[in-house]
Amino acid sequence: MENIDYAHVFQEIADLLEIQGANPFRVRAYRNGARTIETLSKSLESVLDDEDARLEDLPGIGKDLAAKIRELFQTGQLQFLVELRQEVPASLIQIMHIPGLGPKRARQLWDGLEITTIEELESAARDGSLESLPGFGKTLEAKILKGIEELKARAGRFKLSDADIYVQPLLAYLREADGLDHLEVAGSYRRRAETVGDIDILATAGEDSSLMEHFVAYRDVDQVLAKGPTKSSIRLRAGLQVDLRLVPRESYGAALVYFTGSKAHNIVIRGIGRERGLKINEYGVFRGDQLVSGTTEGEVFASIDLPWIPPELREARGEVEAARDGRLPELIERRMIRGDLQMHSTYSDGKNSVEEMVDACRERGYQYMAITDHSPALAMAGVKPDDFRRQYRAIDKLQAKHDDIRILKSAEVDILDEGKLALDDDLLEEMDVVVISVHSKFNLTRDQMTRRITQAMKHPSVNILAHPTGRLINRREPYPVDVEELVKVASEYGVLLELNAQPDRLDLRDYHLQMAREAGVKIVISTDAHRTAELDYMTYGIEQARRGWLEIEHVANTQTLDKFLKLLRK
Ligand code: DGT
Ligand code: CA
Ligand code: CA
Ligand code: ZN
Repeated sequence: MENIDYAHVFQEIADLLEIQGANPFRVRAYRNGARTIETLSKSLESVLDDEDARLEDLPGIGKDLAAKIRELFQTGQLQFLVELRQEVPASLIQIMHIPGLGPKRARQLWDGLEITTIEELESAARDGSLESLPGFGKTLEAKILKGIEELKARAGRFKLSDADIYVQPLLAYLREADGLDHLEVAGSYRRRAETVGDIDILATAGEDSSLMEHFVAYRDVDQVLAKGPTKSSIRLRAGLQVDLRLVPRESYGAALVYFTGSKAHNIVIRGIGRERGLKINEYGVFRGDQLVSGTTEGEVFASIDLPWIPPELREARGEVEAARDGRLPELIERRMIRGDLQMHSTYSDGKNSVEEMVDACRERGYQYMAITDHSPALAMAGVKPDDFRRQYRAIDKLQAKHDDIRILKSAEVDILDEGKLALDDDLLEEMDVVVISVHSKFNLTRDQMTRRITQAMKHPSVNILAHPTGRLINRREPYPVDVEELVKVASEYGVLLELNAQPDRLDLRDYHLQMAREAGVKIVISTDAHRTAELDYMTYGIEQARRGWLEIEHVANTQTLDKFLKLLRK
């Protein structure tokens, strides 16, 4: 089992306990454990194997969770969860995560109307019987139906970061096969799309290769869906489908272009081929029956006089035209990043101290960083003004010890009603950089929300608008907001827009980044790390930025400290 599988078990326990109405502290213990495990930099099973390491030494893992991890490892299941599932139908978990519901209402639906599945919930919402429950009215009913619709639309898609967790070990395993030549993942995974439907792997190998046998014998296979000499499909235990295609060496480049997609990009490429009397498909580039090229991707693009196009751009958003005119962007790379401008510490809901965050940023070679703990706001671990001042004095002390990194004093300040900020002006003025964001009252109209946010952006102290649309991938739709207007105000008032690199946020989206680029608005790629390991989410930010066509000059935190500070000045 991978770490994430252990984490999912604990999340499921927490969900089921919450529906049961268990003690909130107990629920939180499982959630904290799950989060620790998800962001652990080593495999849990390696800790189990290591005689000197103890599970109990991991933060958030007590005796009880450690025992459960060992049981899962040794027996592949957990008796406690088996029993819990007999008490609470697991399908209520899906119901509980529909916006507007939650554990208490899921319980109410179950007790009051014996609803346990999405289908039952949908029909009860349609025939009005939901309204018989206390607290359930027309508005909630409509919200539930919308939630169900969205749930259906994204069914079965994996967040890219989750896919990585399963794909990376699979690739390492496949590379052990005999007679293997090339092996690469194509499809949306290679384009680094924010979610992936399935995984498409391409390979070339010698005649007597064991690749296909090896593939279907993978330890994590739930079901072999198809097995043939050139194509096999498996479903992993996590539910992710993986297709493996073995292609002839002379077709490898053409197959890579075809299966990397996107479909829309392929259509444009094929169209250009057709204009030149060429047929381009997954087997190669053909003039009549004659194979002209297809061994490498570069050759395939060259056959229609194009340079190689980075996979992240292949979405039919102007990349083919740009390639033809010699104006493909020189996409940003991870090594260009010099600082991280959003992270939390133990002052608010982070798991590491300021000092630990500073050391972790220094290890990553950064020249600057900002500690951005939450302002006091509803239902969140916010920091009081006096504690911010205490933190800033602590930062001064730390700063005196380090001349290799600048620690910027900051906060993630909540945008309240009407665009007011959750901290006073005099405190804002003490900060080196002010980050603002929305964490509450999502149910405004598009106009109201846009006005609320732009009002806050116009405040003279504000520098960065964080996670501008508030979406959580696969969990929460963005709040309604006019991103074009945010970009316009950002440009007028010298506010930077954040690309939040948390893999379930990736906010702004790729096409919004392209929009900001066009408008000359600079982007800050920040991890919003809540523990040191999450600073490595920067990679997901970079990939998303590449999908948004961003180059070094479009990203503020590629600049040296001096230049970055100048960009902050309004
Ligand atoms: P996904 O799996 O939904 O996240 O997205 P993709 O892009 O990986 O799509 P998938 O797995 O259905 O197919 C992989 C690639 O194969 C796709 O990006 C383009 C290519 N492809 C699949 N079907 C067609 C098709 O009907 N026409 C063209 N031109 N290309 C196709
Ligand atoms: Ca795919
Ligand atoms: Ca596929
Ligand atoms: Zn936030």
